[in-house]
Amino acid sequence: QTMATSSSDRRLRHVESGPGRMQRLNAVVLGESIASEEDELVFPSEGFSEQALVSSHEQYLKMYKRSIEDPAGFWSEIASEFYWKTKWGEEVFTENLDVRKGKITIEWFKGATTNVCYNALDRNIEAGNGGKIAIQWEGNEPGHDAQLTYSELLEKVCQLSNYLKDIGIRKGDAVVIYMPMLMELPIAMLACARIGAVHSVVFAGFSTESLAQRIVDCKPKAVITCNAVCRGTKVIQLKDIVDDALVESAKNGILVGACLTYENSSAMMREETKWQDGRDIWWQDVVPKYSTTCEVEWMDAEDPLFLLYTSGSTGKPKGVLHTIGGYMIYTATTFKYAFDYKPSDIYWCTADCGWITGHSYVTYGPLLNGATVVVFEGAPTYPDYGRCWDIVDKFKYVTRYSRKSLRILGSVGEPINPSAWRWLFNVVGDSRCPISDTWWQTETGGFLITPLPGAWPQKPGSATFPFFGVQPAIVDEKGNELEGECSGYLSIKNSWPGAFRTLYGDHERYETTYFKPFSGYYFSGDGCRRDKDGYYWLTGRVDDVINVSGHRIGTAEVESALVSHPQCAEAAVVGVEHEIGAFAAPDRIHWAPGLPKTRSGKIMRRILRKIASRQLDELGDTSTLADPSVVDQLIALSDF
Ligand code: 6R9
Repeated sequence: QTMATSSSDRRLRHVESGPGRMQRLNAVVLGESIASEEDELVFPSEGFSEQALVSSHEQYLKMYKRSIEDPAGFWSEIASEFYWKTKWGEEVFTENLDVRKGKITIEWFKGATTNVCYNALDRNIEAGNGGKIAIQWEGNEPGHDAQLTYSELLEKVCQLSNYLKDIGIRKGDAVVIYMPMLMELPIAMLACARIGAVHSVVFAGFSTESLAQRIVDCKPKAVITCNAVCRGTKVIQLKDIVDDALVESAKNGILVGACLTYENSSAMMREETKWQDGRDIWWQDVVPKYSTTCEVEWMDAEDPLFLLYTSGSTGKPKGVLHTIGGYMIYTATTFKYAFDYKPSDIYWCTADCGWITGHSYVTYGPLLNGATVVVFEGAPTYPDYGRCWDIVDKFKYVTRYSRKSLRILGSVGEPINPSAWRWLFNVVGDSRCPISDTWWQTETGGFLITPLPGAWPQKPGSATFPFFGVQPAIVDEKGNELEGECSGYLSIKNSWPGAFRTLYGDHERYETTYFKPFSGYYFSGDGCRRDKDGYYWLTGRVDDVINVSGHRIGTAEVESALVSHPQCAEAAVVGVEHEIGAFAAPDRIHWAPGLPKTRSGKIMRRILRKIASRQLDELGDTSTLADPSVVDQLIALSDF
């Protein structure tokens, strides 16, 4: 019922398709008076669908139907392609998403034992791919690069695993990783996974306070870091931040015994690095001495794999906990289908491993598929704005910026408005590459609503349809599910293997935040519209929704309207307290040189709201902003 209806299928067929060209439905042919944004269809280019894993809407519907009617069969078939030391029993999954029926629980493949690191590395090597490049690393400076094959990666992971075991890290112990995008970051994640330790990667742009807060919450036995990193022309001394965070944590009673520090000599020499004997150890001094083989710790599918903190809108950050088996299957499968993965692909995800996107689609999803992944240390703007396209061309060895090697483009993290979508499609992808606009969250582990690039026409700005096994529901404020064309609160009716299982140490907050707002559903916190063809359009966080005389307006909708003007590069919209007025017209428009964005590209509307309502002493933590000076500029500009 969430899919395009048969009449809309007919409607899609009515549209004459041209390879990769944008289409506006012909309003006369369809007997409609208005052709709106949601009527714009973009078809996969010629030949793309033929080679795609899912090549038609019919094929998708067949697979989707099966995944909903028989989730146990659907997912256990996929899971059987991976290695399990012991298999799951009769019950593939159990779930209770309804607070009225008791504790919220989600379990997949419980009782089965496996290891994610084994499946990502050893299994691919045994299949004959040991010599294939696993990680293609590109440093901050152009020309500074390195690579590791699957076999070499496994050796490095094993050495670190052995070291960690030697200093007493055991199954279930937490390890905090605070590192930039060096190869050692995925190596550290995989080394933890191999021995059953729970990694908690903290984005290496977070402040001392944020790092300390996370250390105090998960009480790690060790911290893995590096002395410094270059980002563009800036040198950031990470070890100093860790030192301060460890002092801060100690004040809160949490003493961390070991701080393994990678010497990143291209940024800073070890002689210049502050040091605490007994606690600090240079990675290069110890890790290479260990054996390059290491026994795998076989783990229950429901044992924790990692914690990743996501900032709550109020209070302390939430430790999102993902478990091993379901997350492994879900990230591997979503990666494969949303990016129509082929073994000959070179795949690049620009996200940092400090975010969920880097966990699921830099480290786990691609390596579980045996892919070659580009890991980029630097900034997209250094040495100039062409760096991304330089990297794209470099790894396909074609002329500068031809981008001919691109097959599929991905997008995540914020609604991509139709204008930006068209730019990405026309300019970057030469009107040839489908865009996978993937909607999901730290909590969901992997994509929940995403195009399958060869299966159906896209609509610029829409994340399109749900992935296999996912049943979205749009509910009203009372929690009633809305049917057909509608708009409301995006919720999910069932569990999927990659769902988070709890908030670390606070199951009650897990239930209150995500399952109590609408009984029987997982509530995402996002607003969403479903159009007449069944396509989903994300309209922004519901906390950001603007209420004008009872009309609820999503920030994304107004932002899309603004950026459709050629003079406007990007826009962020927030509501401020105001007398009730009849029209939804913006009171003030401020031109700004930049928007306050995190380094993962999210606009911090919370800060804009505070500026707009002049609550300047309540701006909160601005340390994760890509460019904190933007805030001062905005404050000056909006001084009215
Ligand atoms: C993966 C990630 C989650 C929030 C989510 C939503 C926004 C993510 C989106 C999108 C529109 C998309 N979001 N993808 N909005 N279209 N394709 O970003 O995780 O950092 O936890 O953020 O990001 O608002 O609720 P996370």
